[in-house]
Amino acid sequence: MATQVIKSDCIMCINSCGINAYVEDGKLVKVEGMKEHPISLGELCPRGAALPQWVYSEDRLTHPMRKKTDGGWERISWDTALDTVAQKFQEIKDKYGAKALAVYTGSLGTENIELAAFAQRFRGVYGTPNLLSVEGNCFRSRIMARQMTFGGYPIEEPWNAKCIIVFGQNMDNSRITVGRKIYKAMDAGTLKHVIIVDPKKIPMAERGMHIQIRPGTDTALCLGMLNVIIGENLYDKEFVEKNCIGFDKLTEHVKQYTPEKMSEITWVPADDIRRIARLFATVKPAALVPGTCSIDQHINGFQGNRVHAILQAITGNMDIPGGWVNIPFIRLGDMRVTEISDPIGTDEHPLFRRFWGRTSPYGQQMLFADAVLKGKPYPIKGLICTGGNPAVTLPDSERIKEAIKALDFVVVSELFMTETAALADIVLPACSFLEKGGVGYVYGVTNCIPYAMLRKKVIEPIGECWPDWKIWTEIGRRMGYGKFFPWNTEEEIIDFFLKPSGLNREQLSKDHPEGAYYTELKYEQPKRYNTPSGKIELYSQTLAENGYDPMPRPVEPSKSPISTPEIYSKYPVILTTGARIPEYTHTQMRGVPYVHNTAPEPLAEIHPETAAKYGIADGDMMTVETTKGKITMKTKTTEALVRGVLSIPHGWAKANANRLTELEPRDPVTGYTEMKALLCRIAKAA
Ligand SMILES: Nc1nc2c(c(=O)[nH]1)N[C@H]1C(S)=C(S)[C@@H](COP(=O)(O)OP(=O)(O)OC[C@H]3O[C@@H](n4cnc5c(=O)[nH]c(N)nc54)[C@H](O)[C@@H]3O)O[C@H]1N2
Ligand SMILES: Nc1nc2c(c(=O)[nH]1)N[C@H]1C(S)=C(S)[C@@H](COP(=O)(O)OP(=O)(O)OC[C@H]3O[C@@H](n4cnc5c(=O)[nH]c(N)nc54)[C@H](O)[C@@H]3O)O[C@H]1N2
Ligand code: SF4
Ligand SMILES: [Mo]
Repeated sequence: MATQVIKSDCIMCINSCGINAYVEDGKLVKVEGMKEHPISLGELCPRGAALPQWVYSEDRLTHPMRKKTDGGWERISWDTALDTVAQKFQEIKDKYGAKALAVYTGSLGTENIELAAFAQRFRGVYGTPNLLSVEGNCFRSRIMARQMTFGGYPIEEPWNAKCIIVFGQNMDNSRITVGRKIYKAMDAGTLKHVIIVDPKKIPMAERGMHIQIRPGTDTALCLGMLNVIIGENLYDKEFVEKNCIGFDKLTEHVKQYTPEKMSEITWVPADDIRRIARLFATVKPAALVPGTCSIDQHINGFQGNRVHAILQAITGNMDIPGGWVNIPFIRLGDMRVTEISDPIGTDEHPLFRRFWGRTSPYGQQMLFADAVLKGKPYPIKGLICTGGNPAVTLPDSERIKEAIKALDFVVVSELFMTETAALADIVLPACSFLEKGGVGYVYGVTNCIPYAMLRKKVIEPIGECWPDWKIWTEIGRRMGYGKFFPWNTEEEIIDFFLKPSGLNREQLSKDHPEGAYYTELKYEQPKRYNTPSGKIELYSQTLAENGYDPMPRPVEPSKSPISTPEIYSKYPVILTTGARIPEYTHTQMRGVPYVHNTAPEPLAEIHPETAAKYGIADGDMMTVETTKGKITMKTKTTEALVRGVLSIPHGWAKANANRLTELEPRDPVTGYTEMKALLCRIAKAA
């Protein structure tokens, strides 16, 4: 039997590890890490190894389906499915206007650029501004905060640093690629100081200094560091004078945030705040490494990202190896179509939509339920959801489900009958990334590696599954938008994307199956920063003019021991959600034996003494209740977690963390909601 080894990449999560896919008689039999892949260096997590079981899961959707009036499903042809979708979308447009259709792309809408690009093209041609995506609670906050400070998006390069501070990221579980490079640099002795700011003593903290923080107080910690660094004259004077504006105002502003005061807020001893501040300011190069969403999902998350940018700037750790680096982005073919109006969320969070004339394509998904259920600011009547499972992953999942149920028409393109797909009128079976080709580059660019590769098709589509591009194209053509969807093959699409980049398909396929660098990193200081002042804006006039804090302040979570002592007396445990585990990506892979065997159920982590206070022991089922809702999970006691805090995973439909979270309050700048620092009460389940 001939075995073929196909070099591709895995996009089961944002790490995009290089893989060697072993195919026998057209069937994927094994996946290995690709050693020569410059990002993942041969690393592969359990989900990567589980891909064959996942892709051939018995419960894969294999043909289009329509919901019957009795709630059951009937099999229909692609023609019937697409004709129905096109007709319903046209009805919505005729009756309510194009903006009444929401286009939702989930986590796959970031890793899978074809999916994201085609969704953008369709919504542009159809004319709805309401493109909603995980950008409304995941990565965009940091991008905005860095843009607002530097005029661009410089990215950390921790493996070349001598000192790093990791805020809320357990790389062994969520970012193995960067984790591996950091461990290598520690082994080589080049990376000398690793500081982990986390309520939990995660594995990387065993090899460095652990700062055990109260969830939701990272901004206060950083302000304490600024107080020390500026107060003790440890900042990079030359860099600040040459490149920054607002330093005088910053100096005055941070005087109030003494380590002693910040210690009361953060639970971090004042001397530790001093120590890490001095280390960070005096060991160069140094980089702050924020978690991918743990700093963001707070009502002060945007300012949490701003204070990182300020610390990075005043210590002069910009555009040097091991600092934060402005990397040239690849230029790819652009499928966007000119936009006509603003999406939902623009009134509430105008900067999330645009600043300095730069517009983001996304609406704020946290306003979706209000639009549907209250018609605010106008009614949304239809939804097409692709590559996401918002009925589980969005906050206040019950209200999200209620909103999806209230829509006139819902279509979901999926691999599985997820909780969201179950609410649809039409379900379209989509190919997994293994069944289609594409361009892989997002992970490089988000990790300071100017690199791209071909994502090679590994196997033929399962059943009647279609790649996302074909689904969008065929809906578009049926609606009379054919000229906007001229592509007929995957090759044509890949060529379209690669054309402006300087790379081409032939070259990537034959010469560089492991991928290729599209440029060199030059570590050049910009002559002029792309901000209104041309400088790094420590004080942001833009924020001030829009009614926001021009410089970060410590803002308590909406419910906390300090902001709401009366609620704290009834809900006396601090709750953080969504720490990643290696077995799953969000709601995905739950039915796959290879990973299910090691993680059969969700585990609520808590210090044994805190558990004992409420009569709970390791292995007990516990109820977790917030002012919003209640779920039950198995207890896992661990001394690694700070006392008084409970950490639960997300993505489990039956014990869904998002029954406990809420759509309000939101970060005033970005509209992100609170997922990392809530209050709850716990009890042993009967
Ligand atoms: N295995 C796996 N990997 C993934 C994903 C997945 O679902 N599974 N999802 C991907 C995606 S989309 C994302 S956004 C990223 C998420 O990645 P990150 O946001 O980097 O999250 P984690 O690596 O899970 O680390 C979260 C850590 O933050 C700590 N923490 C909790 N609250 C706070 C806080 O308020 N302050 C601080 N300092 N620490 C806190 C937790 O104890 C935990 O150790 O992971 C990506 N990688
Ligand atoms: N409480 C709490 N909630 C959270 C978080 C948290 O930390 N705490 N984290 C948030 C974050 S950071 C994120 S990014 C979101 C993620 O939220 P989602 O993106 O909604 O989560 P996933 O489960 O990854 O959903 C992806 C879906 O796409 C399907 N799919 C896979 N491949 C394809 C494909 O090629 N085409 C199509 N059409 N479908 C495909 C999968 O089967 C899966 O159902 O969750 C958020 N929710
Ligand atoms: S970390 Fe795992 S799931 Fe994520 S890309 Fe790598 S192998 Fe795939
Ligand atoms: Mo995310």
